[in-house]
Amino acid sequence: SGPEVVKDKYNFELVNIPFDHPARDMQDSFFIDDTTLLRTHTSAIQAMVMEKSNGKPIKIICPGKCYRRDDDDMTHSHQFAQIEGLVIDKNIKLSDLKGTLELFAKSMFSKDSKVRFRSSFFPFTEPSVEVDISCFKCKGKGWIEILGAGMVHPNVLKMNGYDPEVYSGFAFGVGIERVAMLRYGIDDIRRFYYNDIKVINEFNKKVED
Ligand code: 2U9
Repeated sequence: SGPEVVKDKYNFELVNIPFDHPARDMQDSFFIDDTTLLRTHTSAIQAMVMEKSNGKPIKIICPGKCYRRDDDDMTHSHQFAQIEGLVIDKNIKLSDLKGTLELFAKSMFSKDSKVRFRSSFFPFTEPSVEVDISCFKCKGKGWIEILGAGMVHPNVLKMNGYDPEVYSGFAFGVGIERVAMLRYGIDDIRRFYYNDIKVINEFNKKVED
C-alpha cells in the first residue's frame, strides 16, 4: 500500500517516463501542484519500494486506485484500479514472467487458458509485451488482450539502486475492472462506480455461484 498523491519523481522519473511523454501533460494527469499529482499508475508505489529496498531482491503485488484525466466512457474511467507485480533478483528471465502469467490466467479464467506475448513498448520495460489469453468463451479460437508486461528497463534498475549487470526483473500491470468485466460479462466500466443496487446484487449473486 502507499499514497495516492505522489511526487512526479516516483510517478514518472524513476520509471523512465521521459519529459516529453504525454502523460506528463497537465491535460492528461490530475496535478495538485507543479511536482505533485494523483498517481496515474501503481508503478509509483513500486518505484518507492525499489528505492527503499537498498538493492535487495523484491517480489511484490501492488493493487490500488489510479487516476487519469480521461473522459469517461464504456472502457475508460478517470478513476480505475490496477494490480502491478514486480520481481527483481539474479537470473530473472522472460520465461519466469510467462510462467507466472500462465498461472494467473489459469487461476482467473480457465484451467485450459493459454498465454500469448506480442511485442510492444512501455518506457519502464525492455523488452515489453502485450499479453493475450486464449478466449475462454469461444473454446480457444480467439485471443483477448488482458495486460501489459516486460523485463524491467536497465535505466529503471540503475536509477533505483540495482546493478543491471547483476540483477534483472520482470513487471506486469493489469486493469482490475477489465479483468472483472471479462470474467463476469460486465459491459461498461462505469457500472463499478454508479452504486446501482440492482447491479451490486447481481454481482454478489455471481460471486456466490
Ligand atoms: C517499475 C518497473 C516496471 C509495470 C508495467 C505495464 C507493463 C502495463 C497497463 C496495463 C493496463 C496499465 O491499467 S493499465 O492501463 N500496464 O502495461 N505495467 S509493465 O512496470 C513497472 C512498474 C514499476 C518500478
